Amino acid sequence: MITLYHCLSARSFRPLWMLEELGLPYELKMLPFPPRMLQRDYLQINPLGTIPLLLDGERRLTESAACAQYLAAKHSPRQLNVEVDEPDFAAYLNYLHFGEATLTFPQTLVLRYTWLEPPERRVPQVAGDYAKWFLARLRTLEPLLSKQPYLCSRFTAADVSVGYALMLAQQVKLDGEFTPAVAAYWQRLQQREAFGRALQAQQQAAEPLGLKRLDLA
Ligand SMILES: N[C@@H](CCC(=O)N[C@@H](CS)C(=O)NCC(=O)O)C(=O)O
Repeated sequence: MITLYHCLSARSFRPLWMLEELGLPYELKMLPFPPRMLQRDYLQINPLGTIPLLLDGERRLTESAACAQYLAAKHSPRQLNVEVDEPDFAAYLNYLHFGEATLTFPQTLVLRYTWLEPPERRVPQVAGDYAKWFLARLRTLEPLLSKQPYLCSRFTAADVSVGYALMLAQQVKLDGEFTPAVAAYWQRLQQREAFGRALQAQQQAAEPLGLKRLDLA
């Protein structure tokens, strides 16, 4: 049985969404955010203190895009995964990693320096610069998504990776600046049944523990 350690709407949503797309059985372990501070014993199983942590028998992954890639390759060849001999293989890998390295990382600076730090440590200039940085890079998807519904010729783990970056953008209130085809793509992704099931699964697991999403007012 796969075990996923997760915090509400954090990057570990990528493997959670993938597990729902795949219809695999899994155990969801919800943690308070940040676990490094609020659940110290978590450091014993993941010294990084970060989520996700995905355990599959002896196998262990702590990178959300790698979790998505692993699950797709292992459980969904030629469907959620793109194989080496398919024309979209390079695009698939590129967008899978673009979702985390290029689209998610800059937003974590926006989140941190607008909301997570105590008021005296907040830095509007950093938050503003990285919001612009993110939006400029996101705009590069507009021509592709004006022509096709997904990043590759079908829905894949790359859409889950980029989709999570769009979910985070909504949380940090940058979605109002999405270009038209990107906005339509984000709507399309949210309509997927597995996306809805993943949202429901995290909510159901969080409620009994009294865990709530960060309030970014
Ligand atoms: N590149 C990693 C980043 C993992 C990461 O930094 N996760 C955040 C949550 S979105 C975290 O655990 N932050 C808490 C901390 O750094 O203590 C991934 O894609 O999974």
